[in-house]
Amino acid sequence: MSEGMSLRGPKGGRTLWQKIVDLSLTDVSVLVKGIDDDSIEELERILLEADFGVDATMDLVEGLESAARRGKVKTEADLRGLLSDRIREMLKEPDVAGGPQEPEFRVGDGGLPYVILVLGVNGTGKTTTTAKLARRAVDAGLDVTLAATDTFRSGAQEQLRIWADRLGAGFVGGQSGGDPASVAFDAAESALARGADVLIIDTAGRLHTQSNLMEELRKIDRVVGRLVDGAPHERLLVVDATAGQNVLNQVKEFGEGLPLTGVALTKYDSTARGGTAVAVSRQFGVPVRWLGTGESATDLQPFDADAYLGKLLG
Ligand SMILES: Nc1nc2c(ncn2[C@@H]2O[C@H](COP(=O)(O)OP(=O)(O)OP(=O)(O)O)[C@@H](O)[C@H]2O)c(=O)[nH]1
Ligand SMILES: [Mg+2]
Repeated sequence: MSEGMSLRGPKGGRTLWQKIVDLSLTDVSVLVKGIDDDSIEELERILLEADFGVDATMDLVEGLESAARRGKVKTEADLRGLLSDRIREMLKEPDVAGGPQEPEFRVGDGGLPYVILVLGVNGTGKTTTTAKLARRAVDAGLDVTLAATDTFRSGAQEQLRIWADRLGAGFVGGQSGGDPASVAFDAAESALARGADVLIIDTAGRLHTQSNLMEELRKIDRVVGRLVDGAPHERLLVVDATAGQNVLNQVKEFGEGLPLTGVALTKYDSTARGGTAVAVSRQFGVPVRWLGTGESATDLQPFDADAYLGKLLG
């Protein structure tokens, strides 16, 4: 076993809540006096390890310290209530279109398709998430067109075409090596012509450091905006929940290239660390809209703060 793995040790299976409770923070005699420094440090470590990020972690720890000093945290229920209230507030902070209260697909706007641009680094699950979103839209009785703008990676076109066929969605792709923005243009034209309700544009994986590829993304974005008023209505960054702190870098860097309206957190089924959603909304004000929980088309859930908190704090 590697050093990194053994760090998790036999206690690796405990939930976040169990770890917090094990700190003896709920020992009344401790809490009336305030929380000792070791426990605070330990709590910080637990939250950072669970991917809450520095801002949200400091926020939670300071809130807890001050509540304990005022004698407001005397029982386990007090502690749980305090953490849960503050986390809920942080999740509500996003105040942009596509926030947590938004409907899944805002269709019916002048008969124009609702356009979602799907972006992110390589292999995060963009194409799978595109298919999952299409599946939800089709199930809701909506007419969906999918656009495969990845003309670079061999197999990328075919991967999305297969999903489109399976789901009964329209499909627009391009020639190998062709201009991704012209695929997006063709797809928007096709969606308008067929009166599609939803157009989902899948893009090639890229790093924010590849400035030519970031420009290509902005071009796709501009092109659809020229054809469909207000499009893309949603710019959904797909991030891999197992990527830890890298997720925050990706939200930051892609957000500087294009104003993001939401995040899809994929592979949520493969991580025990659940704090990323809190970190993203606390640090960037971008709402986590979706959780990907597996590889099949139905493994996508709208982000729900209650369900999320339930899982996090038991
Ligand atoms: N367990 C799990 N696997 C997922 C999830 N979403 C995607 N995957 C898997 O992640 C791998 C990559 O998914 P893709 O959708 O091809 O990723 P991508 O971002 O389109 O990749 P590129 O186009 O190459 O950048 C595939 O094996 C998917 O089945 C998820 O929510 N859970
Ligand atoms: Mg892909």
